[in-house]
Amino acid sequence: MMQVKPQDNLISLSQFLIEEQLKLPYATGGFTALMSHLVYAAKVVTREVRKAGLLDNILGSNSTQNVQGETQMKLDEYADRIFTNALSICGHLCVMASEEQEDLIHIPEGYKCGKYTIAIDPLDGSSNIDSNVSIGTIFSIHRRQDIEAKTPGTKEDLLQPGHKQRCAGYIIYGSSTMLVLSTGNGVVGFTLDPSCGEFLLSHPNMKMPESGSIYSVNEGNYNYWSPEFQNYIKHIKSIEDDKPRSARYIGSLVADFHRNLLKGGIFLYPNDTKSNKFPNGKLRLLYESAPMAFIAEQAGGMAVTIKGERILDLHPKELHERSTLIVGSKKDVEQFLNFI
Ligand code: AHM
Ligand code: MG
Repeated sequence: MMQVKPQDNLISLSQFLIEEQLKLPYATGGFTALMSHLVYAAKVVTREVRKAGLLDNILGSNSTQNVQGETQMKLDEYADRIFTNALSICGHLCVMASEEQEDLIHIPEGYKCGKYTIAIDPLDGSSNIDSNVSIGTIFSIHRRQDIEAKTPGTKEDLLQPGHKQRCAGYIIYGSSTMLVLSTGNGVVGFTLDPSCGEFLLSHPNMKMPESGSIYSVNEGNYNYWSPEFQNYIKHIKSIEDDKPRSARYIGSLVADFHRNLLKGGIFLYPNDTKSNKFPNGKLRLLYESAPMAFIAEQAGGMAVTIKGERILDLHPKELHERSTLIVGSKKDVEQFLNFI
């Protein structure tokens, strides 16, 4: 008799989304359709990432800079184009924002405007592309303010607090490609099976351990930090605090976050108090901090700013606004809050 292996029973992301949609009597299928466009783009970007090093149009940087004055890598531009093109024609978005584009991205003429908005970091951790280190894509989906409107979406439709996200997720291009998402009902993770081209449900109910032994921070910035933050880092490394934690820092938010989600720990990107380069932190609220905070909370973790504000309560004022980000296991973030 033919043996059924455990992986033969895994359900695909599209099956999962349809099942979830059927549970909601008022669902129209718009969100499921939007996600299928996003998943298509994720597969195309995966294909290109896997070829990095073979084709000289993928590695390296272009001479252009993005809106934040950072050098754009070729793969940054490519991922931006693939995601925004695939999403703009899905018929369920009214406006988009991308880390790589200064202004709002409108839906092209001839395509329908829908009730959702998306903010996206198409290629996170791009400084790691050339060294074959994990990179990712982060996305945050909201409903527009007036869901009956048929007009093009506005900046206000995008500038909503993180707690109103309808879905947040990331794709990690690592030893495998995974898509992790939350629609406000826990966190689920799908692994791309390259042999059938489907994301399969490999991590059904992701929970962040209550505490962990890892801390992730760019310690090269130590001299830019406030004395309070320096003391906290000294404290978690001291032997009085049980035993010193392990430092793990990849420099790709998606990869650092994903590891801590699985193993437990705390990720910190504080503000720069000396050079004025990042007085409000480096990470972007709309498409980096807020979606990661949503996933962290849904997995039982916490996410706050250096001042202790809940990330999901922040009201963004600008598309590319930055925030500090302290995210991770609940007890570790609580310890940070008590210390600071
Ligand atoms: P980006 O590559 O999309 O510009 O993202 C910013 C990255 C994050 O992935 C990462 O956490 C952080 O910047 C690393 O910054 P640093 O090199 O200052 O430690
Ligand atoms: Mg990024």
